[in-house]
Amino acid sequence: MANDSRPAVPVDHFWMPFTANRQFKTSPRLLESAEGMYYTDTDGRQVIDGTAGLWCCNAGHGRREITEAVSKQIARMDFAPTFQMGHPLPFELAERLAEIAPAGLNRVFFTNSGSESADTALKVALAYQRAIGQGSRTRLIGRELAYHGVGFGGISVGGMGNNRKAFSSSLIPGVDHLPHTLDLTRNAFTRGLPEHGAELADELERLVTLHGADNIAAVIVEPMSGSAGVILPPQGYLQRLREITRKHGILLIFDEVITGFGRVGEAFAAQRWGVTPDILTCAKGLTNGAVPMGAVFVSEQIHEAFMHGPESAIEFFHGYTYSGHPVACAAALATQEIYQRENLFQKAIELEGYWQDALFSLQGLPNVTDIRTVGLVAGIQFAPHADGVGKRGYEVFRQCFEDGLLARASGDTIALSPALIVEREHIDAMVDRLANAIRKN
Ligand code: PXG
Repeated sequence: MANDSRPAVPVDHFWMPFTANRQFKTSPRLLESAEGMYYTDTDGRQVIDGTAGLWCCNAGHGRREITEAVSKQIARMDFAPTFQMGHPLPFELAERLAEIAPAGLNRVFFTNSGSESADTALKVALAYQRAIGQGSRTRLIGRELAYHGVGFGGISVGGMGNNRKAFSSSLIPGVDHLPHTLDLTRNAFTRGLPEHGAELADELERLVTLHGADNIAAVIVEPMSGSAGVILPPQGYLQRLREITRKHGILLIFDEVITGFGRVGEAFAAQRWGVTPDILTCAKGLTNGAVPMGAVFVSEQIHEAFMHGPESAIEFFHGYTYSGHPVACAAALATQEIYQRENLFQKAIELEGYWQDALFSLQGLPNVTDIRTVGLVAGIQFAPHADGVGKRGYEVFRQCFEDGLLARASGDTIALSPALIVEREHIDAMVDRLANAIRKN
């Protein structure tokens, strides 16, 4: 809402990501501080954070332990190279992460974002196949509606049309897409994982028949798609993908940038749903969003395949200036300490039923066509407005913010993903505000 008392913020020069810049700048929504479950905006209004920032502040905002760890580290050593040099923190962090990772995924490559994690994972997969003498395995398989960030690898295997359109002639070659698993006809208003759709994984067999398994390097999926509007894996679907990939020597990559660090319960979705990939990517919750950082976990066997040839040879020609950045590592170590001490990876399981009941109270409100929840995630889908797809989703989001709730709109789906420190009264307040916004739109 426009407010004349707001201090003037110069809005012209920041080209905002994934934002309708002109629309936003006519009436900016600006956050100024954050604590626990709340943001305070530049008008001094408290806003419940229904989205853990952008799915990243899983331990809530303003965690003193993280602030202190980061301040101490930046004062002690602001930066140190990790190319042909090292410092203790990324080694410590990798060991700590290996303890919570799905079984066997105990080698860790550090990046600075989910996009870099996705591209790194794809490169590991291709280089691995070469290293084991399977150099013809160059094809990659993604999925419709998938989001794997914005690098060329990520948008190539990704399946969101708007993210690909302008770059269609520059996408990496040799990529196919499995069908997405969103099926309102059969699964609308299912509580928990959808009953129908495991057979969609069999499309992978069709691609194997088409191309030959010996031409396919890897399949990448989000165990649960976040960005496209919370699309859940049908019961048995991930297991089926695992069976087919294993049978054909195809690597399975889980992109857990959103599902990692407790979002659906357990540390990773792989553990919650009992399916272990060969490679797993993460970011966001790794540092509670406080400092940019991502990571790629690989199995010891994949790592081992690279450790051949002369010992003086670099095994993998890949890395970032900031891989294992000391300040990011300090933030991540402090974050992991909080997750463990407060048992936060169990919170999404403990609260799952309450969360689901609260969200399903929205069933029957005008234009609500589906409700999907799992762990501490929800997607509430609306029938599109006559003026176009996405308008109703945006208007509900806008109204929520006006009423003191930060939600996230993806097309005509509102996504909620509160910090794992959320309590029942926050859930009630969120659902009240959302219900109100839905009634007005
Ligand atoms: N993979 C997945 C599964 C993601 O969700 C990325 C990769 C890319 O991460 P970076 O750190 O490069 O942004 C993501 C990011 C939303 C939303 O509202 C989701 C993301 C980012 C911003 C908004 O759904 N996911």
